[in-house]
Amino acid sequence: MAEGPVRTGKPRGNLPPLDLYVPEPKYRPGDTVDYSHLQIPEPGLLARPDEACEAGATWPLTLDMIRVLDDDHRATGPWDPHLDPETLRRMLATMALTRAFDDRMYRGQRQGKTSFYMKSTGEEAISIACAHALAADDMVFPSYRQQGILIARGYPLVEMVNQIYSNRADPLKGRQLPIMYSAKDYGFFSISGNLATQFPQAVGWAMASAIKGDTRIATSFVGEGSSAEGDFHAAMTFAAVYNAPVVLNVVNNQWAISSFSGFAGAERTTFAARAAGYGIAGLRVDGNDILAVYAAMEWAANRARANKGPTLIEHFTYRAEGHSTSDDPSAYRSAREAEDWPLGDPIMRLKKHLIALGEWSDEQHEAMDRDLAEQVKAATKEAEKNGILGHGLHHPFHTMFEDVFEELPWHLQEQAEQAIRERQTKWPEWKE
Ligand SMILES: Cc1ncc(C[n+]2csc(CCOP(=O)(O)OP(=O)(O)O)c2C)c(N)n1
Ligand SMILES: [Mg+2]
Repeated sequence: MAEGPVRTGKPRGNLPPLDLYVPEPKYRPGDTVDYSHLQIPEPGLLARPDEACEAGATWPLTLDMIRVLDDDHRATGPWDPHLDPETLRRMLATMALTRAFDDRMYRGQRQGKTSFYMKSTGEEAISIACAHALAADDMVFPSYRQQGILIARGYPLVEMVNQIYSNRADPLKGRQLPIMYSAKDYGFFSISGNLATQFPQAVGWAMASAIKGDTRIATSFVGEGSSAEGDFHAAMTFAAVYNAPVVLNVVNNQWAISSFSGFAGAERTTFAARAAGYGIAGLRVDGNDILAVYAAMEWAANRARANKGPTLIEHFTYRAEGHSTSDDPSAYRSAREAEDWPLGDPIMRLKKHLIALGEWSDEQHEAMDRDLAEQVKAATKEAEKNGILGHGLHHPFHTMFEDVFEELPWHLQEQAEQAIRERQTKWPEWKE
């Protein structure tokens, strides 16, 4: 019998000791930022394969970047979606509305009206372009940074604010973290705090749609950090195996709270390149170029609708502000990163494009911003009538035991009674 290995626990002298590599972000607070290592191709150069092509025909695109808007603010190349000026102005207004809403809600958190908020500043093009490229009844499985989709689909701002304030009119009765909306009638799946769970759920929904012979497709969004979760890979496997009618998006905004994208694998290859490993179509797009995002989403949605399979899209962008109201990015990254971001600001880029087309002006833009700020203000004032955080105007206490079971089981009934008794003892003035 052969002898087993000798386990001495000591390194063997003739081999180098094993070593791990731990990624480190390029810039820390105060550092000068140099983006010359980023490969940003000229707009308009990439070919646009047929939507029904073999998945492999897209793989060179996963290592490149689809860009449409050039330095002169003109749309160029085969990916130009040729949208009419009216649609472009609508997309501009929806991006600006999303930003105005984010700004006011952020201030609302600082004023104590809500406990928490998350902005999507700098990433508005991704949500707004996707909402425009999808059919209104396609199903969206979002992360917490796609409020722009809900706004683009016409969900009432007042309802959003009610949810954020967890007030008496909160459609989710204070049971979800602020900003974790759920809007069934708008094809917007409940946002989950457990990162990436929406990815396999979207694939499952898309498979069910196909099993039922429906025509609606699904789409989902995760941050690049969340793409390190097992759920991302389970979703990719199911999507590939069953050729599910789904568009899977990775929003690569470079940061996952204070962890940079290197910890999710960004130093090894692009996030879009993972498509090749699963054998599905993949696209990589300038996420701050709304025309490029629209074109990529339209391509992938048409492909899914024609039963040609799933697409993974990486949107290359930058999280221009903190992760959430609980975060202070000046503690871990250089402020120059956002200021010097070489792909610019998505709202400014579309604005300049419309001006170059002779379809917009600075004066119109300023007037629009004023109108939108008023619109958001009116919605917050309306929602405040239903209460803000800590002002007592929340859903009645006993409702927290309801809605899970059709009939309240005896043990929850007991807990409810005990909780109400304790509350009455502690606060005798308490009413409901
Ligand atoms: C499973 C899980 N792990 C960790 C967290 C804590 N967490 C919340 S957001 C976040 C960062 C996610 O970053 P990314 O996926 O890049 O999305 P972004 O915030 O940049 O949009 C983390 C780690 C969580 N909510 N769920
Ligand atoms: Mg991120």
